[in-house]
Amino acid sequence: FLPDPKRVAIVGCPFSGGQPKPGVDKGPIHLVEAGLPDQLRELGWEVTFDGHHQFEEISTLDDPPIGILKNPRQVSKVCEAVAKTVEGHAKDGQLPLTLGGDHSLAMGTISGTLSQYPNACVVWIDAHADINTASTTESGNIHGMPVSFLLGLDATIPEFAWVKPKLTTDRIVYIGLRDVDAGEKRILRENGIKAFSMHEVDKYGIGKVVEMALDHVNPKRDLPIHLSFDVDALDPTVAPSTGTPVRGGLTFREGHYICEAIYETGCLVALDLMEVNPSLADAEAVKQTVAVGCSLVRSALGETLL
Ligand code: 5AB
Ligand code: MN
Ligand code: MN
Ligand code: MN
Repeated sequence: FLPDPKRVAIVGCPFSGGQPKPGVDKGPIHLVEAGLPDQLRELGWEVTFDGHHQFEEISTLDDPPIGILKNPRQVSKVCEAVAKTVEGHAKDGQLPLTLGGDHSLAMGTISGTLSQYPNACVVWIDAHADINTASTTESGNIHGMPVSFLLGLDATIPEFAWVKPKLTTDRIVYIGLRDVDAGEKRILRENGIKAFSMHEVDKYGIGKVVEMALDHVNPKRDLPIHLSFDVDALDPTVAPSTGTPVRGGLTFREGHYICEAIYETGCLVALDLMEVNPSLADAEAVKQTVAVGCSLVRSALGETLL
């Protein structure tokens, strides 16, 4: 499925409305300014980057909460636009690389991927399951909910009617979880959704975990893969500049191994790197997080150690 010649389209999404901390909208700008486009050219990719996505602003006055969901119309509109952009690049035979921005954006990116590749599977790397529904969310932050929308787990909210539940529970797998809300644990269990928490990473090692994860969603390694990587999956000592850090995360190598192993399948069709927030932590920590973000992307796009 990898485009040949290798062509990647960078979709910079300076959006933070799916969560309350300012700064995550600056993530894509920092990643691009750190030289990511040229780094990918070095790897042999033809890189398209048309500047960061410009979003139509909706005033908070016109966007009151729905239940406790915050900025619902804004999040929905932005994700709908991102879905179209990702779908367009995929149709052109490019691999869309979406730089967040908060993880609510994955509602858009994965919708876009599934429009072009209806049988794609999703590998979701995160400390969190991001599968709260309107009834289970306690924060009202939509970046903790995109998976439930993609699966259609709750009654459709009219403002989100464009999100078609095109994903199925057997075609998503998680790695890295360690901060899952009680309601989310119930959802995962009741729907039989496969998840490898840090417990399994400790028990089996990352090599075996990635193999088991792929055996679950992509047993014959013949389905397209969308990799959605939340940088908070990494341990906060590795990626400190993020809005919801949780200790006990993936090491530098474990994170990179996942990306390398997915590239090796040859099935990668879309990639998200989300939740880099350059406003959190000191300058050195920001630099470190941005550099790790760039190197995760390089690994997912074919950089090897030898
Ligand atoms: B992230 C929490 N489960 O729903 C919620 O960073 C955290 O995209 C969500 O993974 C974290 O607010 C969302 C408590
Ligand atoms: Mn997370
Ligand atoms: Mn996330
Ligand atoms: Mn987060």
